[in-house]
Amino acid sequence: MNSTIRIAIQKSGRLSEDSLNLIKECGIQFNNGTGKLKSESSNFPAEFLFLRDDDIPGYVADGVADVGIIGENVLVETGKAVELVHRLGFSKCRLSIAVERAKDYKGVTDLQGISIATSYPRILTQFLEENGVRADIHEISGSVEIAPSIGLASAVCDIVSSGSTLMSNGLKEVEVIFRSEAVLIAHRQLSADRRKTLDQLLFRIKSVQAARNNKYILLNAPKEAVPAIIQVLPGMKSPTVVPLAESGWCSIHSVINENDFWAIIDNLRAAGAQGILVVPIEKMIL
Ligand code: PRT
Ligand code: ZN
Repeated sequence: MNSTIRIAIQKSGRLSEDSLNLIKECGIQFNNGTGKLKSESSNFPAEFLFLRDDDIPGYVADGVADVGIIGENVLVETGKAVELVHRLGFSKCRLSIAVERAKDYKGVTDLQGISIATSYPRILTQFLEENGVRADIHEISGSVEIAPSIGLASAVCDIVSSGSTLMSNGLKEVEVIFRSEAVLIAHRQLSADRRKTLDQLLFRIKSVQAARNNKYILLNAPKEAVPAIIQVLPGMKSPTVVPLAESGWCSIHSVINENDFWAIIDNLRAAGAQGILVVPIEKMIL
C-alpha cells in the first residue's frame, strides 16, 4: 500500500509563499528549486506538484493529486467535487461587486439589467439569482477592473484585498458577495493509508496554526496579587505559579491568544503584574 500523498500547491503567485512556509513549519523538507514542477519530501511521505492555481481543484477531484492548497474563491468557482479539509487563514480576500465611484448605488436592485464584467461567473450568477436580480455577465479572464472605463461593462465583480486597485480605477465596492481564504482540499476517496498521512499533515498544520495564534506570557507579581492576576488571564484553567528567590514574590506563566493581549495588559498591570514578557510559541500540540 502506498501512503505517500501528492500535494498540489501554486507554482508562483499569491498563495505560493504562505503555502511553502506552512509546509516548512510543519517540518516537511523538500527541494523546490526554480522551475521544478515536482518534488519529493525527504522526511515525510509526500510529493509536491507545483501548478497554476486554477488547475488544482481539477487535479485533486481527478485524483492526480491527493491534496491541494487553493483559494476558496477558485474552489467554489470551479465547482469541482473535492473535500474541503481545513481553512488555512492566509490569502484572505473578498469577491465584490464595484461600480463607478460617481454612480449612485442604493442596493442590489440597482444591478438589474446592467452588464457586469467578471472572472467569477458562477459565484456571481448564484449571488444574482439569490437576490432575484437579472444582469448581463461578461466573462473576462483578467484586468477586470478596467472594464467600466473602456465601456465594456458598467460594473465589475472581482477579488478585492486592500481596495486600492478599485480606487485607482475610479470604482467603489458596493456588494461583498464571497469571503475567501486559502483552504486545504483533498480527493474525496483517499485510500486508508493516504488518509492517515493526510491526518498527520493536518495534525501538524493545526499545531502550527495554534502556535501562531498564541503567545507564552511570563510575569512577576507579589503573592497577594496572584488571585487577581489569574482572574485577568483569559481561558487558562490553571496557570503555572512558581516562587521567586525574593520572598513574597512569584512568577506566573500562561498561554494567551495573541488577539487578547492588548485588551488585558492594562488589567494585568493594574492587578500588580510586573516584568511582563510575551514570547512566541514554536509549536503547540493540542
Ligand atoms: O498563475 P496562477 O493562475 O497560478 O495565479 P493567479 O494569477 O490566477 O492568482 P493569484 O496568484 O493572483 O491569486 C491567487 C489567490 O490569492 C486568489 O485566488 C485569491 O484566493 C488570493 N488573493 C488574495 C488574491 C488577492 N488577495 C488579490 N488582491 N487574488 C487576487 N488579488 C488581485 C485582484 O484580482 C485585484 O486585481 O489583486 C487586486 C486587488 O487587490 P487590492 O489589494 O488592490 O484590493
Ligand atoms: Zn490562476
